[in-house]
Amino acid sequence: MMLSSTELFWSRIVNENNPNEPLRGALIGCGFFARNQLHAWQDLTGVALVAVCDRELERAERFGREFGIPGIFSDVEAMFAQCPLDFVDIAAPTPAHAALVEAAAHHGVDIICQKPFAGSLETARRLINLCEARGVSLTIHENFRWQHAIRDVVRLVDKGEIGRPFFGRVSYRSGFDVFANQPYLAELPRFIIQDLGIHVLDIARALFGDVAHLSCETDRINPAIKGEDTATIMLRHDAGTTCVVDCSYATTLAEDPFPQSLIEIDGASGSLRLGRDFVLERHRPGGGKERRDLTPDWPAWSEQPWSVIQESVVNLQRDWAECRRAGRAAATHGADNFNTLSLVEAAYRSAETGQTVVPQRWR
Ligand code: NAD
Ligand code: 89Y
Repeated sequence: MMLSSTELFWSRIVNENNPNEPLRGALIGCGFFARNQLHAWQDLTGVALVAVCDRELERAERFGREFGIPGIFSDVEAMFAQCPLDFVDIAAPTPAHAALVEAAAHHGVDIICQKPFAGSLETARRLINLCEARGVSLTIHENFRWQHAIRDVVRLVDKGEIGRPFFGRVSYRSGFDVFANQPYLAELPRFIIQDLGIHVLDIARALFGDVAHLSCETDRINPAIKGEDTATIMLRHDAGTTCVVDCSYATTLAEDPFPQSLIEIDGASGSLRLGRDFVLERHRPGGGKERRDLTPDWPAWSEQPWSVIQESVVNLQRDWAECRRAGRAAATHGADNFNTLSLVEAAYRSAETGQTVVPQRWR
């Protein structure tokens, strides 16, 4: 059987490892969100988190103690020198990505890196190419499409259960105080599209594929922050679907659905509505309607209201480990995520110029 160059690339990576040995990983960046990633690794079999690294040593020490991890570092080069690793899981913020990805690629170690990746399309492109040239895999921790209910909706659309989807809406509206846990978000000149809209745009891609063009309007309602906190983006997908992605952290709701994404899809032979609390309605031609509760079993360590995100972290990391063992690229590999990142860039450009924008594509 002839293997394509991508298949050869992945099979080479997997064959270098004994499939019976656990994959040895290190977490870099021991802050607010990294805790979820560590819990998730410890839920999975076949993966051993052997080191943690934070440029603030006491943060690494705290995680090391709490999660029983032997290797504790404040310097990645010292970690690479002392710890044989199969992969690093980068949970440090965007400005740290380039140097950390370069270091891991240089040491021939596979990489998972948090969103928003790299800080610009140019840097993202350079890092994706570097990883490919070095023969290491790069996956972006884009977890929202891994939420249980969203995966069910994607599956129904992919199976053609409602015919050709001609309209979609992926909506995320909340007034939850995200600045309490993530104070840096208030300082960003670009806020909601880059921090949160990126996930919602990725859900739109998972549902309807890549985007031919888009337009976007933004606003800032909260005077205490620097960036935009509402965005409405209209996408025309290559396959013909029109989709509205709308996000807000300025919405007052008596029952705030944070951090749920709600979905409406109209297809040529039926409609889907993913409402609050993971209730999916399927409307059939002729008037029939089915309702299903898609609430999953939450991880034992998860805490409301974050459980839906925390569960998706386990799903993403499980998929990554399975793909790594099978020699396949994970769903949100670097080149795939480039096309999500480019929607973020295109949305800001459209909001600034008032023009419809054609997003860049990977290659
Ligand atoms: P945080 O500030 O709480 O933690 C970041 C940690 O990284 C800090 O401890 C910091 O000291 C460390 N760090 C920074 N540069 C480093 C370097 N060069 N080497 C080692 N350590 C370094 O931030 P956070 O809220 O945990 O966010 C981290 C990332 O996670 C961000 O990119 C954010 O967008 C992302 N995030 C993702 C989700 C999601 O659902 N996928 C949710 C929240 C945050
Ligand atoms: O940083 C954000 C993310 O990725 O998911 C939700 C969040 O924590 C706040 O918007």
